[in-house]
Amino acid sequence: MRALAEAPRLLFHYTEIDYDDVMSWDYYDRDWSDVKPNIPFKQLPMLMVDKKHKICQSLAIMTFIENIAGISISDPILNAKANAIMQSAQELFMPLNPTVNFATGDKFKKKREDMMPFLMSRFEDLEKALKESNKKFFIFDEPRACDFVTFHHLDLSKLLDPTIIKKFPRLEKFLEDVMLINSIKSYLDKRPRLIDVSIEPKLMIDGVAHPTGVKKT
Ligand SMILES: N[C@@H](CCC(=O)N[C@@H](CS)C(=O)NCC(=O)O)C(=O)O
Repeated sequence: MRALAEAPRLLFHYTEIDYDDVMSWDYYDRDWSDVKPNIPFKQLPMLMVDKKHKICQSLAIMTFIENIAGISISDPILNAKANAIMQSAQELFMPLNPTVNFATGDKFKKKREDMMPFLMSRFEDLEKALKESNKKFFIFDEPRACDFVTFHHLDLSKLLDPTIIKKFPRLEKFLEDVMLINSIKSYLDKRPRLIDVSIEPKLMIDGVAHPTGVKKT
């Protein structure tokens, strides 16, 4: 699925930190259902550091990457504001991410309709925060973890309904600015495409279409 591992991938590319992106069934050579009970919080993404430290929770992974890259926000007020942005964007995860990755037909349409008021309200809040920052990104003129988390969810919303983001020109400009960063552009050009959303969602990995889900295909 294209979901909560996406922001860590973006931040790794932005900070130019090498990482291996491995499906759980390849890393452990077992089905996800067998692996899940032994994962610290039973969900992915998980970052394995030095083959021994298992870091779960995508926002904890984001903070860790910022720390090792030396770009954490030292001012306590700005840091708190960045965290508020990051958590507010992350709350878009449910039901936006599962719907785009898995829902089909009438269920997709109903879920899209049901989540619209929340999406509009949260996009409005994010747009306001961005305008008030008077910067290119939410905190600085260079992106931080909160920007990549927000980018992922806003970008995914285009696959739910491409017209939503058009109602928020400042957020649209923000997406463009993130996409213009060289390291991000080259990652986005190469990442698996999510296709046939709402019909039979699949990820195109190395030219092969894989149905989304938790089974190795
Ligand atoms: N709060 C967690 C949520 C993690 C989560 O929902 N992971 C989903 C995929 S994005 C998952 O592991 N689903 C499979 C399962 O629960 O078995 C985070 O931010 O990492």
